[in-house]
Amino acid sequence: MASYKNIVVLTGAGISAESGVSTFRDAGGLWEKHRIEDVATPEAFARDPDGVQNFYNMRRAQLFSVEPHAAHHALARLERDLDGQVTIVTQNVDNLHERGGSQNIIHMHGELAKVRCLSCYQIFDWLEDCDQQTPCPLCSRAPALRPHIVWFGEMPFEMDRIERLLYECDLFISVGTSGNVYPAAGFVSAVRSRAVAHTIEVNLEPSEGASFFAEKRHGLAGDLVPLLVDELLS
Ligand code: BV8
Repeated sequence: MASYKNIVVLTGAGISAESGVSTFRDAGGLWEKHRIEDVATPEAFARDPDGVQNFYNMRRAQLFSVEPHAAHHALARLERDLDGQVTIVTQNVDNLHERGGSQNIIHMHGELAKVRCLSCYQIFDWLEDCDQQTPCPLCSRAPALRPHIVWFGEMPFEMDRIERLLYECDLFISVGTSGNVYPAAGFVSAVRSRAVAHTIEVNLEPSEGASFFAEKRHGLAGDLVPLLVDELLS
């Protein structure tokens, strides 16, 4: 395997599946039990704020019962030991990459472990429940706090920085995403438009965007990611 100097790793719910975090579109996934329109849009929050807060309180509470697994730890090892730059761009809102030891992380869809105030715009680290009666720690207003999550129809975070990384990387790896949600699903096309970068899909099964990847490795992230990292570091 060539030696790469600037690696971007896009991750999705599939990298957290072996930790016990529900994915979205697999059998038994979150979108089987909840409609996106009811829990993951600004309109849903305006219509039923308590229902949306409860959906995120349930998922935030789950953070205490899941642990990072071999794939998270392998990506942290890659970042630590590669003679070059490794950036994780994650669609996931859990904190498993951080707890697995990665540091250079962009949460493009936000974070369960953060809330933000709609009144004073302050963002807070937050691990307990949050509801419409919870006052903002800074401006004391309530209702004011919302999950610091990018809902459908909202602009993902740090898109300028991500676009620059996609333009500069020499290796783009996608792990555990079905390639259904944009703009993340379009990242591989942006990289492929530059012939110099290599692209690898690591996923349980071919994603919607599999045909855009130069190389595909299908199986469990917990098995495949550590092997890929060993190759990249050898
Ligand atoms: C935007 C936070 C524009 C929430 C998420 C109509 C109206 C409005 C917008 C749109 C529209 N049509 C299209 C759009 C764009 C829309 C979109 O893409 N919709 C889709 C459904 C068609 N996108 C947006 O709205 C985005 N914003 O476009 O803004 C804009 C422009 C200007 C100004 C303002 C706005 C915002 C999208 C972000 C939405 N928020 N998350 C939350 O988490 O509660 S997206 C949500 O889906 C999660 O973040 C998740 O990560 C993401 C993608 O899902 P995946 O991660 O891929 O998970 P999935 O279950 O699908 O797949 C898992 C995969 O893992 C599977 O392939 C499986 O095989 C594999 N797997 C399973 N186990 C393993 C495994 N692989 C390896 N090992 C295993 N063990």
